[in-house]
Amino acid sequence: MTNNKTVLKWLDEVKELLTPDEVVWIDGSEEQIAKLREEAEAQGEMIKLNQEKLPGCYLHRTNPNDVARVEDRTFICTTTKEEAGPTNNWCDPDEMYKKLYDIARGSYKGRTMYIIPYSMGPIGSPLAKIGIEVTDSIYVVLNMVIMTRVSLKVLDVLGDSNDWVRGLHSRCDVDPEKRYICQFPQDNTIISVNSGYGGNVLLGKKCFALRIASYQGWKEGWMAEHMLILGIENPKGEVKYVAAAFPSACGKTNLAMMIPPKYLRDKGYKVWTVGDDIAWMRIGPDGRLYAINPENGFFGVAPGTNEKSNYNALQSTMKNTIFTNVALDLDDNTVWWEGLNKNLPQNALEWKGNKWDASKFNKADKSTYAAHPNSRFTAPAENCPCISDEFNKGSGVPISAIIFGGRRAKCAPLVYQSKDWKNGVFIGSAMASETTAAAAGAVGVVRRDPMAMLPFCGYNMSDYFQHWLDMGEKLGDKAPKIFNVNWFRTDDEGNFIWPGFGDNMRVLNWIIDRCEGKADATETAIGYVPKAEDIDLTDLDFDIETLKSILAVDKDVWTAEANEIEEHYKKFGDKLPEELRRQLDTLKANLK
Ligand code: GTP
Ligand code: SPV
Ligand code: MN
Repeated sequence: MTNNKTVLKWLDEVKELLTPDEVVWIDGSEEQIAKLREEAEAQGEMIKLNQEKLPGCYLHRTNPNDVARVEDRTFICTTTKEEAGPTNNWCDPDEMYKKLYDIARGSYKGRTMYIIPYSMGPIGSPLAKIGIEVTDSIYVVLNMVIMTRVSLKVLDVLGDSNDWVRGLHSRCDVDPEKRYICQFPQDNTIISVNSGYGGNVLLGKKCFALRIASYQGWKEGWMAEHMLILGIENPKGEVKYVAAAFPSACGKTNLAMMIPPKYLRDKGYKVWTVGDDIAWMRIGPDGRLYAINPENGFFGVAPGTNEKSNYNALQSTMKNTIFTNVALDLDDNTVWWEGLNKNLPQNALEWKGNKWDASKFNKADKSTYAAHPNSRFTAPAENCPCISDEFNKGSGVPISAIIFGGRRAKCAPLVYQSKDWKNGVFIGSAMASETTAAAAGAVGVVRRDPMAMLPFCGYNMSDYFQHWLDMGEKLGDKAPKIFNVNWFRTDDEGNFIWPGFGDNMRVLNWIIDRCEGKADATETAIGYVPKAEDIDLTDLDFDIETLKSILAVDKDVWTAEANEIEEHYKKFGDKLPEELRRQLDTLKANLK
């Protein structure tokens, strides 16, 4: 397959460690995929769905102890603890290699070792990077084929180079006590054991494209971010691109594929999806920031996805899609999840495969749900009706605005703009959001999640903040403008106030207007907030007083927030960039 000595040497080593019965190279060809699907079906790894309604679609159930990322078992193994920083679990690389090799030794016995050569980003693009993942799971192979560009061509592009990321996955016994997701950024290596769930095992995604790539970006002068990328086309046919960082299950997929309200569609506005989860960004020849989506598919949250909330995502799942941990409707052998429609299936198996009793469904009790709250679909990007023409081009799209956001029932206004890049970095560094089912642990707890990268930054977060500040210096007046949004303000009954979804376009239009110097704003202690009249409410049953209430900056609430940011910053000690401390002091002074 290849004469690359670094590849051959590593493969020999892992083969000797894992002792598979068979070794299979994955070339990504249709014939090979068809054969693997059949094998997965025969082994019970995947259930073939109704091929008339959902051609090429399958359902997979993970072990119930293995349904989300496991942040407490995720490690950054750098030479020193300081390099991993205060927000990551750290372990000495030698110690961790030994522990992981002991767990993985002999674990492919009686099994097949699949070797997956893949590219993150269009094959051959100067912004793309290459990885090789070894796995014993057909589910992983079939997901990687959707999520990345799997091809033997990747090996030609790689040639003799050692610039590729090693990924070793072994399902072992799916023992949660021995589950480890480990990154070795200085060795370009990832090892994941005892899991079979998405983000833990599709090693091109979070492990490579965020944790390892963020480290590479720091060393090489670019950025790997937990961001969607979308293009907004105006009636003149001009397209402006924005990138947005929201924590897991906080609305990236939805915003990336949104459909503008009718009155804007009628005027000629369109939204194009470039990416829904990860952005790699570099300064281009003209000095602007250019982004590519390194992925080739969407690993999206199923619950809540429907015709109305996210038509484009739903369409994307209509063929060649793998569903994980959703319910199986036995009447027509299709899938169902909470929020898909109002017809609770009467003859269905819930996500664990047991008979589901629809009469016991209680919205307040997730244990009565048919689908797991973090159930997902793995869908090819090419299925998406609004996929951008730029998606497969390796040159990237120029970014006009960067948007941070999260789930905050109170506090953060619907939208505001930072005073400048440095202030924007401060806003990103102080971001907080209520936790979701995307990671194991409590849900709904407010935590600081800087730039939505808390679980994904592959090095010291203080160095990461400094890297953001340095990128701003390099970009100068060509830097994207930085904003913050919050779709999740709630009323006293806990209902979302802002309608969200497609109506978020009204906010995006203000953001684009600000980038073009067309919209006014009110300067507040935290940044520039829109004048309520400048958020277009055409055709929306939403009164301007309510809008004013979610644009308001409450001094008491923000003083408490500033104090919490101060607490959050203590973690970083002296390593926190001086500039961010100055920004916090300025915020406090502004609030006086
Ligand atoms: P990851 O794939 O985990 O990184 O998540 P994501 O950021 O892509 O999240 P996604 O778009 O899948 O949204 C997750 C949840 O947020 C879904 O249940 C959505 O229905 C809900 N959601 C998305 N956008 C909005 C919005 O504008 N308003 C409200 N109220 N909910 C939203
Ligand atoms: C996230 O949790 O941010 C995801 C899903 O995008 S996973 O790939 O499982 O990490
Ligand atoms: Mn994500």
